[in-house]
Amino acid sequence: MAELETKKRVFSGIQPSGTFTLGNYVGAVRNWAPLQKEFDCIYSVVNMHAITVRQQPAALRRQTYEAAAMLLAAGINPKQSIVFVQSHVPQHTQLSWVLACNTMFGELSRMTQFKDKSQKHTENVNAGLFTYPVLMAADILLYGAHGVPVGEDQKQHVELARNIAQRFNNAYSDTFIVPEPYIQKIGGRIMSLQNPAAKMSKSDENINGFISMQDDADTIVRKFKRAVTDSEARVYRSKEKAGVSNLMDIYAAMTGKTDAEIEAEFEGKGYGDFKLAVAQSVIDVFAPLQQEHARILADKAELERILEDGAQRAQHLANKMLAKVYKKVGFV
Ligand code: ATP
Ligand code: LTN
Repeated sequence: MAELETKKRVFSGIQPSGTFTLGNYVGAVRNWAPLQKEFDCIYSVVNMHAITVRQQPAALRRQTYEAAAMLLAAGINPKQSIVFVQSHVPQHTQLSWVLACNTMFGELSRMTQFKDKSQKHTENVNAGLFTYPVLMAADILLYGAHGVPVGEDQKQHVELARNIAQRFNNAYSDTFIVPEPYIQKIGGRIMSLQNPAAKMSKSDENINGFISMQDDADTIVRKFKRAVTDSEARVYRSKEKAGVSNLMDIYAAMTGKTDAEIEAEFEGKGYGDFKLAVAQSVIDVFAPLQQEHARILADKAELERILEDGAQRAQHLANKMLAKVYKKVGFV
């Protein structure tokens, strides 16, 4: 126990807004288990964030369990780390209100994810979509997390959480740890296979744009075969070759190979061979994860027990921080 208390803390969250993609895996989830060695880790399935975009209730329910099971399949040990569902810990929304009163309208208006999503869902630009980053700041600050392992697209949100923490600390005395984003050098931003200018996203309408972590081998091969490249038929990294560079990122992330090694391997070969090799490297990594995922989901009672235990442990920590914050702002 003494050892646990001296470890720095890490927090991250993932939305159950669909099935995890290869982008989620490379940019975020696969980095979470290794952090357990060095840090005291807390990982959440952030279902409250997910409803900023309209979700079908039955699908949200199913995806929440699937997401939690995938985190466990990816090696997160619930005995060591805390794994929980965001809506099970009401302190997140309670802190979120206090933080909202310390966040500026102008700051939230500059968030690129808000701009993107409000353009994508013009019929539902709701207040939750706008204040989403405040709830995310609450997730992180509630647990005194030092590190936040995320993909490149979340950097701006973690920076906002830093600003909110500093503003609160200046106004009410030292309370929050100012968190830092942990972003992968390779794979921090995996692009859509159909449009290498856009991020691979689990809510893309074009299912050929993303590889889902539940896609079978045939589907993975088919999607990579269709991936947008260019007409040069030579494998090397370049700004002008966004599609090929993205496939190289994926291959590098799956195999650990360097750019030079990848270029040498496909010297004189066409994109057909390259795409098949990339597909195979993903299949090799996903197959055992899919098996483990199925095994965990088959025992729903055990999964629910793990999530309940996680929620209790999270609530214990969250309560302490919330009490401190309420006291500082002058709530009787
Ligand atoms: P949605 O499509 O519903 O907005 P998303 O696929 O962007 O979802 P999130 O749940 O918002 O996924 O993100 C979970 C984690 O995965 C975050 O840390 C995010 O930065 C990371 N991530 C998401 N997409 C990518 C990507 N294409 N490349 C690298 N990391 C990614
Ligand atoms: N906004 C994140 C999900 C998220 C998160 C968090 C990530 C919600 N709360 C706290 C890290 C820390 C996203 O991936 N869109």
